[in-house]
Amino acid sequence: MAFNDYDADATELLEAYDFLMKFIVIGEAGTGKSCLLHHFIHNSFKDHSQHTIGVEFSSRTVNLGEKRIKLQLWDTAGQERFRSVTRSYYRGAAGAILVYDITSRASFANLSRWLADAKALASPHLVTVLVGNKADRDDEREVEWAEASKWAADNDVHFMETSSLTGDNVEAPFLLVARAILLAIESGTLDPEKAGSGVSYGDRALRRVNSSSRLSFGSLSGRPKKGTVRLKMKRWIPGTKCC
Ligand SMILES: Nc1nc2c(ncn2[C@@H]2O[C@H](COP(=O)(O)OP(=O)(O)OP(=O)(O)O)[C@@H](O)[C@H]2O)c(=O)[nH]1
Ligand SMILES: [Mg+2]
Repeated sequence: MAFNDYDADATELLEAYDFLMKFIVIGEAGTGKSCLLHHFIHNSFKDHSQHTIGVEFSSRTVNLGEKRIKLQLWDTAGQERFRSVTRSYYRGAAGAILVYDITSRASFANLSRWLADAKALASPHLVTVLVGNKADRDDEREVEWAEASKWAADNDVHFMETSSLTGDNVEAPFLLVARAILLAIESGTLDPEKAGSGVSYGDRALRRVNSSSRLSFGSLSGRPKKGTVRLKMKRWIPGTKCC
């Protein structure tokens, strides 16, 4: 086997994942969405961040228990003039990171509108986390933790505060949403094979199905064997059109 073949195999293993999940990052302009994403992906603060024009795409693969999850991340512009463009990227999202700035009451005041748009356009099983960013500027705080926490509870979304500057909690919102989606798959509430679910199986899951027809998601919840999901494979007869 040539050296390059080993290299290709290693890359393939690194790239392999069980699920691909579509996430959107939304909220008012200047709340720190791009900086939050940048820290999550590059583990550093993004200096001199400019307003996002339309939408920017990035991705990161994370491990949750035994599962490798590839997160497809869509960073949307908060400026009103891009609203119609950015909304078109909400379609079929499985997760939403809804960001406000703890030092800006105005960015908190519009949350209902952002959430309503996401709920209307994304997956029916959308999992949302409300993120109060810029927690490092506590002395300039305009939105109390308790008030935001109540808003989140009233609107049935998760909540946490972060700082893209210090890196505090920057991974947590993404992992929390991915974990909730994985648990929804495990419990059978969310079917990755359904169009618009915002989730699809990766190579790794399919490969596992090829060696055994049962795919277990039990490890994440710590309940061995429970929640085993059967993957539906379409039958293909040679000589006919596939799928
Ligand atoms: N102190 C502090 N400043 C931050 C933090 N996150 C972002 N900023 C600053 O806030 C400003 C806006 O950050 P962006 O990430 O570009 O904001 P955005 O939400 O992506 O804005 P749009 O792309 O216009 O929607 C920049 O000047 C950042 O340096 C943070 O956690 N703490
Ligand atoms: Mg931005």
